[in-house]
Amino acid sequence: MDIVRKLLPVFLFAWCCVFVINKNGVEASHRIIERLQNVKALEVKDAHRTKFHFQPPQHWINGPMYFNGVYHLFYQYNPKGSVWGNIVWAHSVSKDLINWEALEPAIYPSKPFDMNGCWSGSATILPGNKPVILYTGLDPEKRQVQNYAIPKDDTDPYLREWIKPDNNPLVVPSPEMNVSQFRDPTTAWWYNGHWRMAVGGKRGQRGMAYLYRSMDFKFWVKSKHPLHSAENTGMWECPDFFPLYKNGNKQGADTSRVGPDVKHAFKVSLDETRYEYYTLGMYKPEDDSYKVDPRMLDSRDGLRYDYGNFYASKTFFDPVKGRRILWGWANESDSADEDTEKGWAGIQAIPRQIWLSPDGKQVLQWPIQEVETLRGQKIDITNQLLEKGKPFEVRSITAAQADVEVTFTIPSVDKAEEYDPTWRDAETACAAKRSNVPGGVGPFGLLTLASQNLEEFTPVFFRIIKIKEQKYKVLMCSDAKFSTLKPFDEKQYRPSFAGLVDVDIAADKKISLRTLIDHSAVESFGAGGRTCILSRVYPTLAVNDAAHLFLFNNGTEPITVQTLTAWSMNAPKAMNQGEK
Ligand SMILES: *[C@@H]1O[C@H](CO)[C@@H](O)[C@H](O)[C@H]1NC(C)=O
Ligand SMILES: *[C@@H]1O[C@H](CO)[C@@H](O)[C@H](O)[C@H]1NC(C)=O
Ligand SMILES: *[C@H]1O[C@@H](CO)[C@H](O)[C@@H](O)[C@@H]1NC(C)=O
Repeated sequence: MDIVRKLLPVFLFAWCCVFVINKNGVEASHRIIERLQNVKALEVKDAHRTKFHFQPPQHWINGPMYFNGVYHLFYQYNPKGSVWGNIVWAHSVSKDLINWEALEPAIYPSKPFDMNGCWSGSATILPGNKPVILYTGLDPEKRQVQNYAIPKDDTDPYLREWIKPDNNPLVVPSPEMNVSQFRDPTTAWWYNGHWRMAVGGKRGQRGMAYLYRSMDFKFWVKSKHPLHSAENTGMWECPDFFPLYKNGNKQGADTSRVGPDVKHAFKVSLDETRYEYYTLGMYKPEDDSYKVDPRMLDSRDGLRYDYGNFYASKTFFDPVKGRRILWGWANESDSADEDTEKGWAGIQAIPRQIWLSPDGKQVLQWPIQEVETLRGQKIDITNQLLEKGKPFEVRSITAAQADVEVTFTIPSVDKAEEYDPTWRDAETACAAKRSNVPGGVGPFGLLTLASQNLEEFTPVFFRIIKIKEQKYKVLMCSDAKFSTLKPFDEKQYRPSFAGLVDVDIAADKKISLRTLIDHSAVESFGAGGRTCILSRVYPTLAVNDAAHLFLFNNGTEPITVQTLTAWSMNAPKAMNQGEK
């Protein structure tokens, strides 16, 4: 029944985060850096700060919600330093997902059931248009427990104050669970008299999404079977589970939607790899089974939303525009000391509309249309031939702050290089074949954040690889290696991010690329959002007005830029409204 939809005339939203403390206080990359976690920024350095990606004025952010005509972004925030620690739920609101206003933190440690931490969670709208937040708290024994919070006054359009009723926690870890591996409740969904939520966890090395049911949202019973699990994947953080309409329908579906017209997606953030993976499959609400589609790889071999810096994402259904929006967090690629020095760390990726590809094999993602309101000065280029080794400059826009859409045509794939069996995956292939390794068909693409004489650049490019007779793969790479002249030492993180693009290039003979460039963020969408890569880079020369944008081709096959449109991007009027 559509009761839930009727009762949800609002935007849900959600968000997530990440961190883990164990007894010695540290796990994986959620390192607690004691010496830095309370170091207030003396000043906030502007160099490399993004201008149209959401970013609080200083300090650490990770993870993002939405409600009643107002989009709410809740994010994990350290009010005292630029590394992870002292986490509260900071709160910003917006009417357009572009201009944000900061409010007081919504949730912070104040009760026994969250005295040691208020970690990630999600929002759900209950019948009667009542928003409720589910979040993970750390109790006096540092057990991870699932709590809820409700607005003090739900007629306040901004939902400024949240209260945590005394019947918390709602859910505590069961005896067989590890109490420090039980977190990040999902947005709840409703079917046949029961709410369901999933919570991330781990049993042995098996990653788990525990499933809970409740009739009244207060008493929750753990189901015998998890919603989903997979061997050898470690801790599952920030699970997200939602329906997508079939047949390429871009409309978003309410989280409780079930039926023959939808497929479900299940996403998890793997703490061990610090990447996100999703599967698509069939959800049967009658027995709460989720069956992954045949031939779809699970977890660490599986599909990713983004092949770069992108983690702790959540989706939410925006009923006003009838779409599902995916929002992820991008960490910095520099060091904790550099973050403390610059006074800030972490940005939100551009919110992305997400839908199922017509062939049902993957999701497609595209920057929400509101981003286009920031487009300013524009340049068009058509039918520009790109010959090997002759970069072509795209002038007259602000190259450090831009939106670029380009379509390349490929006359023939005959000269494509052969596949090398020593490549383990797309990333090793791109590390072996960087933009400076000449090829057959490609590498071709954009040189973003480039210095005038190309001492520095971050290339985003394609390379066509021949797998066997008549069979080709398209590699998409975003390589940070040449992004900065800062001396390279092994500790630095300058990855050659990469993914495959699932297109029939021999038949299509063209491929598109959109890249949003924002000082230290290069966020790219290959082939209409089939493959996405967000990368963080810190040039020394190619900053502000000294940044340039080029097109390039280092393959023998000439490539034509069929069309390119690039815009200078304006900063939102109200920006950096994070923190209050
Ligand atoms: C529980 O998980 C923590 C954090 O991953 C780990 O350090 C600890 O050894 C685990 N405890 C048990 C009893 O397995
Ligand atoms: C193209 O290849 C040449 C020769 O290896 C190299 O000098 C140049 O830097 C390459 N261009 C890019 C963008 O990597
Ligand atoms: C972002 O930072 C880099 C460099 O420190 C790490 O290697 C990544 O694991 C980290 N990513 C996440 C999601 O935390």
